[in-house]
This record gives sequence, C-alpha cells and structure tokens, in this order.
Amino acid sequence: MSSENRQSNVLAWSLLVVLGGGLLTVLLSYSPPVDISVEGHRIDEAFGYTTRLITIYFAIVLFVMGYCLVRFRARPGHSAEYIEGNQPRHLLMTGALAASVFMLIDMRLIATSAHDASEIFWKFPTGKDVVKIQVLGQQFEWHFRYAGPDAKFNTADDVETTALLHVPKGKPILMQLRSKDVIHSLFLPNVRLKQDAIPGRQTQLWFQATAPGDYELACAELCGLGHYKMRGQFIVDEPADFEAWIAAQLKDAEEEYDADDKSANWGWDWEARN
Ligand SMILES: [Cu+2]
Repeated sequence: MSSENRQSNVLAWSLLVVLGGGLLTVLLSYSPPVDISVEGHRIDEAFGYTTRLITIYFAIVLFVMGYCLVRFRARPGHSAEYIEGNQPRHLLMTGALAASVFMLIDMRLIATSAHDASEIFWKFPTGKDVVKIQVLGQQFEWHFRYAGPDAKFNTADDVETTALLHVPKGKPILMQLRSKDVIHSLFLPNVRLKQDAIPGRQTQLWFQATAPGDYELACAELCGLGHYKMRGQFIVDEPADFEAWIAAQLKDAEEEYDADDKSANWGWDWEARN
C-alpha cells in the first residue's frame, strides 16, 4: 500500500474515532438542571426525543462510514475508488434518509410544540389563585414586583425585589414582563421557561412550581457588557413561607414608598397591554 493511501486511511479512522468519542461524551454528560414544574416535562420530552433520534441517525452514519472504510479501503490487490455519489440509487438513498429525518424529527417537533404552545404555555391561568408578578428587565438587573394586599400594582404596598424572585409552591404564577432599555430574556431553567422582555411591548409567561428550594434565574439575551450580572435567586417557598416573606417585605415597602419617585415606581396597571 502506498504511504499516501495509508495516510488517508489513518485520517479517516481518526475522524471516525473523534466523532464517535464526541457523541459518547455528549450523551454521557447530558444532565439538565432538575425540573420542578408541572409542565416542564414537555420541554424535556422534546429535547429527549430529538436527542435520541439524532443519536440513532448519527450512529447509522458513523457505522456506514466505518463499514465503507474497511470494505472499500486501498489494500494489496485493491485500489480505492473515487465515487461521486450521483447515480440514481445514491440519490435515492440520500433522499430517503433526509426525508425520514424530516418526517420523524422536524414534523414531530412542529406538531408537539404547536400543541404545547397553544394548549399549555400560551393558555394563561385566570382566577383567584393566580400569583401575579410584574418583571422589569434593565441593564443589568431584574426587578420583580408583587401587588401587596390591595392587589393593585404601583401602589404604596407593592413589594419590590432586585435579582430575587420568590414564588409559592403549587400555585399558578403569572408574570408580565417589560424592558426599560434593550431586549432581555428571563430564563428560569428549573421550570424550563425563557421569555424575552422587549422594549415597547409587554410579554407574559406562567408556570407552577412543584418543589420548594433555592434555584437560579438569569438573563438569556446578550444585552450588553454587564449581561453576566443579570443572574439572580429563584426561590420556591411553601405557601405559608411565601405569605410570611411577603408580610416581612411589606413593612420595608411602606416605609420606603415615595409617590414622586418615578423610577422606583416602575410598575403598571395589570390590565394595561402597553
Ligand atoms: Cu439582560
């Protein structure tokens, strides 16, 4: 065998080993943060399904590559051939593989995500039980506002926090988001939600948490040099603890309230559509 042939064989095998190793590494290291929401499993299922199918297809491709490397390699008495893959059966094989990827992965994703969006994630909860929170994104902080006992926003009994979100377990949480400056994106990995806060617009999201604990929130939209600072605490409380926390905050809130301070009173009328 010529040294050139040997070289290209080594190269092809190295490529195969690297790709296969990469695949294994990704599969073994895939560990999303714990899901503590009622509907988050839908996102995980979409990820899981896509990952499983892509893994199968990728493994098939690797197998065919490996098979061809052995079967058609240059060796004493047999030289490697250059094939352009333009014969009808080649095109048919490629087309069939592409079509099955499209049908099994893309179409299925479109169908399930359309269903989940319209039936779950965009069906915003109503009723007395709903905990309403207003969210303001700004360079480089997240602000959260709770209406307080009067149930009205932007009044003296509002509770306001920065980089700290408290919610009670087991109740639907409905949030309205706005931005003061540029596009931000509120990311709550543990409930599998991410929603842009867009200047000049009001967006919303909802979820229901299932497990008390201390989690993280972040900004998922590169919004400037201080983007990395927009992380915060996301705390899920037992309902009684949540009420106690609100009550404790209320004292400070009423002392600090200043009706003339426009920037501190950034809240809005809940019904306003912006
Ligand atoms: Cu941001």
